[in-house]
Amino acid sequence: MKKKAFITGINGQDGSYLSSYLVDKGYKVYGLVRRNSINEHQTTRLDILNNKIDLSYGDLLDESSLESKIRKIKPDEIYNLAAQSHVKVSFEIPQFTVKTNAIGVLNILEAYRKFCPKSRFYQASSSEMFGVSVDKDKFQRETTKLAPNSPYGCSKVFSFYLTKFYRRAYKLFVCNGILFNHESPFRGTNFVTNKIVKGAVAIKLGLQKKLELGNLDAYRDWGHSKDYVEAMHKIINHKVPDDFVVASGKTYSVRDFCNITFKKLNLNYKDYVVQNKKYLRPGEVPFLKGDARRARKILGWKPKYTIHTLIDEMIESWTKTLSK
Ligand code: NAP
Ligand code: G4F
Repeated sequence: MKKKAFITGINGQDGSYLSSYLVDKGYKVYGLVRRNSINEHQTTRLDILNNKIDLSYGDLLDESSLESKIRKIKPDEIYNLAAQSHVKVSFEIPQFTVKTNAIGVLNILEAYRKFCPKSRFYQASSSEMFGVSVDKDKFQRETTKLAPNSPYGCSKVFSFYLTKFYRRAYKLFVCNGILFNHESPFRGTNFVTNKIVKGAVAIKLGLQKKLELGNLDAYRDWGHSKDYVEAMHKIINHKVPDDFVVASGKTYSVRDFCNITFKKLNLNYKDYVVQNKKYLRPGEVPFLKGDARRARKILGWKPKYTIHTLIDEMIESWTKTLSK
């Protein structure tokens, strides 16, 4: 019998890579999508999977849709990837962010506990939970104190502890992946990496003159979504439920990312990048660098991409799209 996976946020960046990964592994994949007024926009990232996955409408804030799906599908694995995932946007719509990312997680955990407790559950936790906290050796790891600095970060801390609580109290197989930033050509263009790559390629092709950004001095630990969804699958299939940091272990500033990207296109970022205060945040996470030694050692996880191969792939994708 094929294993069944149920993915919320299936049409997001990670949901689409995870679906491909699981379909290739022989899973039957089911997904929850929110209704969009332009039907075609709902599944653009899933186009290559055509009829290989089973999608239905729902929302983390609509308990009945979660319950009916979990009862009907009886999945072996539940991946809760749905979230209002944009940190800057979370300052503008804090209530929606917290409802979705915190209460929404409670809704799906309850549906799972009541109707399919033999299943396994993965919660998409985030390095944004560390906020302004970093260990003395300049890394963040599973034991690092959490000090979130945004409504998004706070909502993810709530769902992180809620997930741990369901494991402890109800003895359920639930786990958290504490994933550091991961990107791809499928990343939304309002996240900094894809905004930089798209802008740099547009400038190279003569389609744009300047690129407006916010804080250039924040540091992030960037990996590729393809590598990180593999870690999600390893975490949920580990022999015991546990929480793992997933990261590259290297950190670069936004300025470094600009420099590398523009250089690859034979341009100097200083000639094109300008700062616009509207992209600054009321609370910033200044520095992220993850220590993923436990995931590497215990799960045997090893990323294939480097920041260079990630940027090369993103440049190639935007060059194809913008040259049409
Ligand atoms: P993404 O591309 O923004 O995808 C988020 C998905 O959640 C979309 O499919 C979105 O649907 C869906 N969604 C939003 N609100 C919902 C609701 N109320 N009910 C049901 N679905 C809802 O994010 P991602 O980069 O794939 O990230 C996946 C998960 O990992 C998120 O939980 C994110 O917070 C977390 N995470 C991401 C990173 C990263 O660097 N990418 C790092 C750590 C953790 P619509 O398309 O309809 O909006
Ligand atoms: O690309 P970003 O918006 O990602 P951020 O805030 O780190 O959040 C992402 O990673 C988290 C994991 O740590 C996830 F949980 C979360 O869901 C999301 O996927 O911003 C990265 C950095 C920030 O310091 C921001 O201030 O880039 C800086 N930045 C500078 N100019 C900008 C811009 N960010 C955006 N989005 N747009 C700019 O113009």
